[in-house]
Amino acid sequence: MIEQYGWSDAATRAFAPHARAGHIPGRVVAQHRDGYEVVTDEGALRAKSSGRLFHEAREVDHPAVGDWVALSPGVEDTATIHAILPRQSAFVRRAADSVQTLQVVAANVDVAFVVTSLNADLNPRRIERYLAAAWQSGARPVVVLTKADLAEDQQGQVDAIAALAAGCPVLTVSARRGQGLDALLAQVAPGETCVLVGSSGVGKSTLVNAFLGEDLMATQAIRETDDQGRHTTSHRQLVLLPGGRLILDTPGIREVGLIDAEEGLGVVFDDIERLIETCKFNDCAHTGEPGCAVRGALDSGALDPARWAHFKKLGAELAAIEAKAERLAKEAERRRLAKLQKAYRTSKKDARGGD
Ligand SMILES: Nc1nc2c(ncn2[C@@H]2O[C@H](COP(=O)(O)OP(=O)(O)OP(=O)(O)O)[C@@H](O)[C@H]2O)c(=O)[nH]1
Ligand SMILES: [Mg+2]
Ligand SMILES: [Zn+2]
Repeated sequence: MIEQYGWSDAATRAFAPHARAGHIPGRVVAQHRDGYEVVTDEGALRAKSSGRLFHEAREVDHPAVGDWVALSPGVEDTATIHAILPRQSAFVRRAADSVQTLQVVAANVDVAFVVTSLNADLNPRRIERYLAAAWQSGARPVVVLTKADLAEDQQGQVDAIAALAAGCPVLTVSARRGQGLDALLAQVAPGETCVLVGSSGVGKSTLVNAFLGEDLMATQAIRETDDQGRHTTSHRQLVLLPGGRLILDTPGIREVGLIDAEEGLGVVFDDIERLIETCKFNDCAHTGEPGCAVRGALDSGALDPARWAHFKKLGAELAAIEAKAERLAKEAERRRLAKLQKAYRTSKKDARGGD
């Protein structure tokens, strides 16, 4: 059962100490007000956090949809969650009620679909913010442009987005016409997990229904007046698709909820960042320096080499994205100044009574 939900050999290794404690593994597939829905080899269980987990100070240290957890089954179909396995990736947002609080929207996702619709005005800045949040998650970002059947200038919009989404695929779909769905699924391998993020009303739940071939998710027409959605989806849910892929539908995220590129790294790689702080040298490059805590952890098996490689790769990618964002900001500032100077020169000419 849990193999279907993406359980791997690496997960079995990470779970070993919990197995010794007599706990069973499961994956969180939904979060409700009063607890979690967890899939295990013993079926779906309704689980609550143990007292210790419940009192974790950081919101991000609480179980989230997509997490692999260690459980002890209770009476009937209830269970207690004792621990969360280290996350391979996590899409993080700011809580709606507090900018300081970070929340995990989706854990252990391989692909982050950044969904925006072709019928609304294109907002490049917003797509950039979503992409930054997707990059920091550790998942592969893919831009999805929905409602192609309503597009007026599809190619123009695709080109504009491809320019700012350098390096990540940009796909167009129409759930209404059933176009582009296979190409979208081809981005995710069987056994992998993808998440749909984007503003309310762009058609995320409609896509899940189209993949399933049935209306499992509630959808709702957007308001005619402003093209805005109504926040129809109210909770996050991980769904198994035919073909063995997992898809996570989420409620629309407002732009203010998006975090900057490097902010989320500390959530996923908290353990590695703590490790690095204990290297003997502050500028340790972890390439064989004496007293390197990373090397030590790799040698002892405490740190998974694949996880370390992932952390390094992500750091390099984020640095490249930041450099690009900085360059774009500088160019925009230069254009703004040039425009101001031109306006100033024109106004001086006018004052002199020139042409
Ligand atoms: N014309 C057209 N309409 C679509 C398409 N996909 C979705 N819609 C419509 O867009 C509206 C919003 O779709 P939802 O799937 O509810 O949007 P959502 O992103 O899940 O919204 P939230 O749950 O609020 O975040 C619905 O009326 C859908 O029928 C499409 O490909 N073409
Ligand atoms: Mg929805
Ligand atoms: Zn080091």
